[in-house]
Amino acid sequence: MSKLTLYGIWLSGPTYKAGLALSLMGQPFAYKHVDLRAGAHKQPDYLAINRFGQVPALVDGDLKLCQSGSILLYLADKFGKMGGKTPEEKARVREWLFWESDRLAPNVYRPRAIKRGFMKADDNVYNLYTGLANDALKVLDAALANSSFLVGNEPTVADVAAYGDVAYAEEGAIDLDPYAHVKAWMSRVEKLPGFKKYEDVLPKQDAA
Ligand SMILES: N[C@@H](CCC(=O)N[C@@H](CS)C(=O)NCC(=O)O)C(=O)O
Repeated sequence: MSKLTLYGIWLSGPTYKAGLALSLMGQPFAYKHVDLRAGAHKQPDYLAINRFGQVPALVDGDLKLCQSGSILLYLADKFGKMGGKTPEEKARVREWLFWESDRLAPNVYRPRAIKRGFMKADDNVYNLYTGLANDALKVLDAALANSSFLVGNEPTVADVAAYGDVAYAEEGAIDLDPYAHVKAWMSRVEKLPGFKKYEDVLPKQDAA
């Protein structure tokens, strides 16, 4: 079986989602550091791997994959894990993935990027994003009020994707205290075998 290679940068939330899914599925992977500050993601050799010029990318033999949500679905399918069991569960997983990439990810990642100095924006812009993040967190909290995980009773890649958003809320100064169900669910995710924090799952440099 070909070895999977993940391309990314350790500070990247979408790269974390792919690395976390691999870790939870017990799959080893090689890692290529993409130096965003040096513009490596816009160079022809990287664009040949990910036409969008973003991280992450995942290479599996001749297959070059991008977009973290799509990568998560690919991994779930390839390894037969965390993808939902029935056609309905699989559809619900996809629904959560499309929703989080629209409503949750950008509105958590951008305040984080502003607070960490990766992105410049005035307070109005920051407040716009955090307002939308809180709207999304309310939806997530309500969904988790009566359910251990987002789809069914077992963790799926929908949980991986949403966890890979809310894990950065604190760095964006978004308070999770009003969301007790989200916090309890985060603790459940953090107890899963193979769980690692982003600093631990993604190497800082290339790794075999
Ligand atoms: N929707 C994409 C978002 C990927 C993304 O925004 N990656 C950032 C790093 S966290 C990036 O590559 N930024 C550089 C750029 O967009 O030019 C995914 O989930 O994979």
